[in-house]
Amino acid sequence: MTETASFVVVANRLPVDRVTNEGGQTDWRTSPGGLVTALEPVMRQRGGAWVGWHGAPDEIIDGFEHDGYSIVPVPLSSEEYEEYYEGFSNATLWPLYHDTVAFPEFHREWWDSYRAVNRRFAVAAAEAAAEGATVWVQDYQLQLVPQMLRELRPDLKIGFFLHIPFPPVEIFSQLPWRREILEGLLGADLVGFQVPGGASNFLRLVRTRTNRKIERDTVRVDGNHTCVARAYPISIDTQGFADLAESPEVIAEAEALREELGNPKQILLGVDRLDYTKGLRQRIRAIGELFQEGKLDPSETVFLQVATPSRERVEEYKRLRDDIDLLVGRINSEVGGVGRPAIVYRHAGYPRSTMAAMYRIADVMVVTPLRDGMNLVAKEYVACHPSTNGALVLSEFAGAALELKQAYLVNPYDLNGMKAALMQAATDPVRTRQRRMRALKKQVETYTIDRWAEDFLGDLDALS
Ligand code: GDG
Repeated sequence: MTETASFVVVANRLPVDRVTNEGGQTDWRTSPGGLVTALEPVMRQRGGAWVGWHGAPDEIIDGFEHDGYSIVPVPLSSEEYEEYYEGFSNATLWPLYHDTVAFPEFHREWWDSYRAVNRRFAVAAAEAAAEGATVWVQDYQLQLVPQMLRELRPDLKIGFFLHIPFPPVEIFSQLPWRREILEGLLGADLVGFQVPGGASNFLRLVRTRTNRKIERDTVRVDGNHTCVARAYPISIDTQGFADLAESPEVIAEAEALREELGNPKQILLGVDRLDYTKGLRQRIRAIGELFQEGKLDPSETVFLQVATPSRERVEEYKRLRDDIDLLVGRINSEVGGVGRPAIVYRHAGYPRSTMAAMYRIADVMVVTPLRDGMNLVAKEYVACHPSTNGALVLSEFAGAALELKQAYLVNPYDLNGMKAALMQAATDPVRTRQRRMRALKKQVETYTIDRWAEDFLGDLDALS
């Protein structure tokens, strides 16, 4: 690459997917997703580059221009994919940062691979960045990049955003490489978290494990470098979702879907990546009991649960998939609807338009993670549901609960409490549901993903 960029995003994945066009040639298409939508305008405006893996192991490809900015592919070998990505990122850090809801595994060779891959990303970013550029590193797969990059390029302004929770000191301290990760993050000028609790956990960790001076949200890292820790709750392209949900195609698809479900009086919906942090076992048990006890009538109510396939080669995810299959099968064999099961379970991914169609017809949206950085599904539902007559049941352990206070908040570990909240959401008078939904809509309309990016980058620019 010859030209350098004044704004560089570094993320595990590139914002493009490879597609084969009609002539049989390879092409790249922007992957759907809020982060890309929010950052693309900034990339075009400032002259940007996006550094990331293109998704196929053992393949080296050249950088290219896409939609007005540069794509900088970083290669990964199959072994690195297993050790850095499936291993250290998703079987060590992911469970550790989510309150150890599954046991984190610690393997020294996974760590070596994580460090080597982080270095490769840092070198690629250092090469892509112009003098004095702003570099924004994303998420838990790349926590060593800020420090590595600062060593290579002290002239850069470096931001880091963590999309998942940052755990309390006691949990983080299990990590054999806690010091290295901490120093890695401290390489940034600004570290962003989803909620204030993440920032304060981080600052407490710095206080406990290093003897650096901290003033309010600012750590004096060394002579001339400080690192600020703050919360920037991520959001969605609210208008984009609302427009999609109002399009004639989505409205038609929503009606077809309702028909397919047997025109039930009431639809409960869950949409999650199939992940043990999302609380699926507890949620399905709670709703199953409501059907078994006759509080929900399977001839009137259907619970549609979509679980998008995710990290399928990681052991814990295989187990979860089997557990959910069994649980749903058992409940459906005990309580039957008219010509269809009480729980319609789909282990599949869908286009965004189908997601919007589902959100449209859901009377009660059930989002009950055991721990979640933010949870965008909750916000997408609020943006897409057409009338103000829906209801959102939301775990208090999702970052989104701090903003979506008018949701029916639940503790997903408390099955009886969750059952009571579900029934309340399903049976509250229309006026109550409307009042709550209006407040929720106002929140997601005010604080969008554009605001999130502006707030973060505005603060980063303002730091000396
Ligand atoms: C991490 C943090 C944080 C899901 N299935 C399909 C599909 N999706 C889309 C949803 C939503 C996204 O994926 C899931 O986002 P969440 O926020 O719910 O959860 P994570 O994937 O765990 O994301 C989380 C987030 O990062 C952002 O910072 O909020 O806490 O864990 O946008 O719509 N999209 C399509 N088909 C599917 O089948 N098209």
